[in-house]
Amino acid sequence: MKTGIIGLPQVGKTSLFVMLTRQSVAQRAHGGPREAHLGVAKVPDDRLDRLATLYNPKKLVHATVEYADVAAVSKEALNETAFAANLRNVDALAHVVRAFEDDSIPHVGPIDPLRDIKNIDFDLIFNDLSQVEKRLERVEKDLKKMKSAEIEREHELLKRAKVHLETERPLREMEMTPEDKKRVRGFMFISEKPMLYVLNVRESAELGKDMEEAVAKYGVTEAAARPNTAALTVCAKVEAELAEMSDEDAAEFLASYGLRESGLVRLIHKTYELLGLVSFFTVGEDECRAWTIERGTKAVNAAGVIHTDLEHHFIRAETIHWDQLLDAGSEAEARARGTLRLEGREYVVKDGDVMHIRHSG
Ligand SMILES: Nc1nc2c(ncn2[C@@H]2O[C@H](COP(=O)(O)OP(=O)(O)O)[C@@H](O)[C@H]2O)c(=O)[nH]1
Ligand SMILES: [Mg+2]
Repeated sequence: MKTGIIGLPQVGKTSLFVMLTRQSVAQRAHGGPREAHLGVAKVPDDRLDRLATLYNPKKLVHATVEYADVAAVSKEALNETAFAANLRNVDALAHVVRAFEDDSIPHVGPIDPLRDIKNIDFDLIFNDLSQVEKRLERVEKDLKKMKSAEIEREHELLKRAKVHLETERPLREMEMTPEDKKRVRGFMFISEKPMLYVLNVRESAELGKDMEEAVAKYGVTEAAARPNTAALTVCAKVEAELAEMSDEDAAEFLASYGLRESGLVRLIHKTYELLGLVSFFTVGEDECRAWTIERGTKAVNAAGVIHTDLEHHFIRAETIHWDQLLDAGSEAEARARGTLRLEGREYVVKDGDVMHIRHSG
């Protein structure tokens, strides 16, 4: 899963990227100004850490997500093929919006998150609109040469997308059937990507409270409630300090601001929610590991995420919810209690399930 970090200049995109991926700025000092920097972030998961205490495994493997620190968004930049390609290649967008006051760091006019959100969304919408128009021309030419049901369906869909975009609404808000989604997948429309607005607020003594109130305070509540859209508040300054601390110190530091979780944890969780992703675990003395799947995935397909052979030779999945296993203290005890059970191919894997795949191969 890959998230593109976008936004205006000097809003905290790179600060956020560094905090998520713990990459030092020196590591990323190469590449041209429009080149996206890629980094991998470990998905923090307290459930996996607790399961690991039962097994003391040689390896503990968290799920990972990729982030791309894309150069600042502008109409000019979007016209560059390489820049647009960086945005097309991601699964979701995190738009970092400046909500912190600091006269020493320039910004386009006064601090106004909703204005910045609308402007960037507008640029993305406009970019998709020109793609749709180009494609429509081509499809209309094709239709003159030859009638085909599939081309006609694409034509209908593109016309609908055009009308939608012309009313300044992003494609992520347009209703599409799974077939429609497949039809437009190849275009990789930017405004179709799930969007997370990340308000970057200033440091304050009551940061916990200020963060809770920020989305409403800046009038972003309505925008964030739209389909495939969400909002989150972080303080990049505080996160940068957290990144340097031990886990214990970080917990204490967070508590002193009235916070429970770091922005990093909240951002990753919110992105999972937005994309409809959940985790399941495999456990053992060799390795305890988290795997990422889409909500609603069947046991047999979840097995395929681990290894295609497991999908092909799937028999059953020994399954237990992580907290029941922790509660029992061992698999033997869980089996005795009947909480460790056998599930078949069609079983829909739940967030937090622990599975052993039984296979014939
Ligand atoms: N006061 C304040 N400054 C910040 C905050 N977040 C980022 N900055 C500063 O804003 C400037 C631009 O940040 P950067 O992450 O490079 O922004 P980018 O251009 O969007 O990548 C840097 O000097 C940061 O230290 C914040 O929450 N508060
Ligand atoms: Mg930057």
